[in-house]
Amino acid sequence: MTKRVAVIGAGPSGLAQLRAFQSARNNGAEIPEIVCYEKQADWGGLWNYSWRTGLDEYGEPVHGSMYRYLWSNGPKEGLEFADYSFEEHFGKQIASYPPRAVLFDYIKGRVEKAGVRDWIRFRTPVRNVSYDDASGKFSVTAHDLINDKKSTEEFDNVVVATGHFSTPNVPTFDGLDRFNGRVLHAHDFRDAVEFKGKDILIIGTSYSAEDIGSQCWKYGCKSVTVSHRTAAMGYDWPDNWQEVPLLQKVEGNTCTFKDGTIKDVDAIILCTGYQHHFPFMTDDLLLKTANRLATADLYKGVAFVNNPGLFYLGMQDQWYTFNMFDAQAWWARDVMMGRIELPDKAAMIADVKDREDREDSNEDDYACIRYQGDYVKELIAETDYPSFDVDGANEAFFQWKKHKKKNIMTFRDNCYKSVITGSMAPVHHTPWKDAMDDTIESYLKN
Ligand code: FAD
Ligand code: NA7
Repeated sequence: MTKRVAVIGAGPSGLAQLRAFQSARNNGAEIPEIVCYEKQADWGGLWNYSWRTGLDEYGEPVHGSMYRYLWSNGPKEGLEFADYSFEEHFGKQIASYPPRAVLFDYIKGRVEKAGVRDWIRFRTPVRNVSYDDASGKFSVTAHDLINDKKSTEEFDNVVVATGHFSTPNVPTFDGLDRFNGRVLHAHDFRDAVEFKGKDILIIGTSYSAEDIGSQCWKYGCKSVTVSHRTAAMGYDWPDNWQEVPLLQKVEGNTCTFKDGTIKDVDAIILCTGYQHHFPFMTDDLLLKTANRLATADLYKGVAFVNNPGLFYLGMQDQWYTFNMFDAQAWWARDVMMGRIELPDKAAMIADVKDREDREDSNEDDYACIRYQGDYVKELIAETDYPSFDVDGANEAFFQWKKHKKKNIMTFRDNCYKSVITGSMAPVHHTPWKDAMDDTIESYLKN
């Protein structure tokens, strides 16, 4: 009997898993039967943009957290697939901070070439995953939304690749229930033009806060106020920005912050992060972790210590993205195909603890980038994923951080060298702050 593997989610992580198996098959190996379940109508995960917010046409929570005009928040040289370069996809080298549509096209290109689309059951969210000790099999119940039919199948392995930047973390503040403007979470933000001419308040200081604030600034909002719980971002912001401590109360449109600052605003955008949320997993299979580099309960950041037949991909906080998902997917594939043996449970738990301790000793973001780069190196050394210059990719991230510090509104105008092909990215034809057209056609005009 052929082994059966369920992959849940066809975003960058799930697609990495499909490509990993297809690549083994291409090299002559016999591979398991793969069934990939995807809730949306198309692949690409968050990169598959949807205008919808709230519930979709089937009453399912909308997965998408991406918004119009989003450009990569880090250099593409840090995420390039080692087995499919940007030059291979676009036929030329392209600038370093591609808009969403360009990256979506790139992600699709590799799996179209691999020919794995018919492994995916689209519009089929997984509702339940359980494990039976006696048979050693997983039962996966999924809902075919188009035909409104639920069915259950058995698998030897399950790979959860459903992402963790989709279910918002939504705190509340005194007086929000009586605020006279719009309140939304970053997950529901779609178009900065909505805030043209408005005074906006952003809560949070991470990527969403920085980028949604910058988008609103670029598309003409009147002012940006950013409220922090722990520390200000501290960039050299434009004149109509201010950073203030945590919001204390809202009265009408007037917001009061911890240091006594007062500001009237038209909209409040909660950029307060996301939850790891897997409502379809039974308690014994459920991953519970913070958004950090060393996830809880995952040996090598991938294999669930409480059930070695179960894998979670892409559950880390991310400096590295697409190429890290690849490293994980190739490694998980080799465990499932018996090429890599897992140690006993005690050794797996010790591995998790060691990763946590090492993460906790990182002194700054540079050390965190090196830490995640080392993790990518560690996994690819154990598989046949094409090795690449991870130190060179670290260097692109270091430069990116320096460019942000120098000027937060021009960092995307810089370019870096590909660690896959060695060629330098061209300077983009228009500075980011003046480039209002984010279509592929416009971006590729260089
Ligand atoms: P996702 O992309 O979230 O894909 C998960 C897939 O699982 C989705 O297709 C979803 O529909 C499916 N799914 C979910 N639940 C079920 C279910 N029950 N059954 C079946 N299918 C299900 N990364 C970068 O490298 N550069 C960036 O510039 C960048 N910008 C970002 C901007 C925003 C606003 C956000 C939120 C994230 C950004 N990221 C960025 C990080 C992003 O997480 C990764 O790039 C990548 O999308 C993660 O891939 P994934 O496959 O793990 O998860
Ligand atoms: P992150 O990176 O998880 O950041 C969450 C932010 O929200 C962070 O600044 C937190 O502040 C802040 N936060 C969380 N809870 C609260 C409360 N209760 N009050 C105030 N502030 C709070 O999420 P992002 O959405 O920015 O980024 C996620 C991904 O999207 C990222 O990988 C990008 O690629 C795009 P803290 O520092 O903990 O005080």
